[in-house]
Amino acid sequence: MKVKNNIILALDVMNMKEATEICEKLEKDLDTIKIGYPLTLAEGLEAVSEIKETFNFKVICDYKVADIPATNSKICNQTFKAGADAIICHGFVGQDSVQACADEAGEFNAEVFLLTEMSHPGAKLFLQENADAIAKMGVDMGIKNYVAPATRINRLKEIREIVGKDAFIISPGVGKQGGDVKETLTYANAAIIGRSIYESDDSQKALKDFISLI
Ligand code: FNU
Repeated sequence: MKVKNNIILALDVMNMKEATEICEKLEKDLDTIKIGYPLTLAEGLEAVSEIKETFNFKVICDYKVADIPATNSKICNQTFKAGADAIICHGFVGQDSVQACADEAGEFNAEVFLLTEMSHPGAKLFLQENADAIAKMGVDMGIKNYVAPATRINRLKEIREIVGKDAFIISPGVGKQGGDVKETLTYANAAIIGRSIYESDDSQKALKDFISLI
């Protein structure tokens, strides 16, 4: 995946009106948007289709898919049918569940991002100790895209070492969660940024400020 200015907007606003306004403001400097449960639960999966139809964005659906393979396939099928270019799935559920997502992505010429370690403090409790193994599993499976935390640069670096230089890593946690954009992009291909941009009084300036730091 190619990401303009190496920044992905996390579009976690709660209605289409706001989502559309922000996209209009930022479409010059962005080409990739991440849509998660907040907007999808508020507005339905049509939010994905609408954004795809209205803007020239790639859309990554952050549904952190984490179910049995049969259910994962159905979740991915619906998501890709709505027009998503990629989906984020959890790795802790194991190889068969991740493979189901990868297989469905293959049917749609879409992509899967494998979530290794999350960015919030609670990820240290259970996820961190298995994150390297999750990343290794992804490598063994031939997964090319990963999610790793901007809030713990040492862990981002370690995960990059495991997945290799040709893997594509997107990294949440920049801004509001404390991560630094420039440092993050030393190891990640793109930073995911949400609140620091869409909650700003001037979202265009907030985005441009991040771009100027890169
Ligand atoms: P912002 N997100 C995250 N940490 O923050 N998908 C993860 O480990 C992860 C994520 C998402 O803090 C989060 O749900 F796997 O406002 C939100 O959509 O900049 C975005 O990344 C971060 O948003």
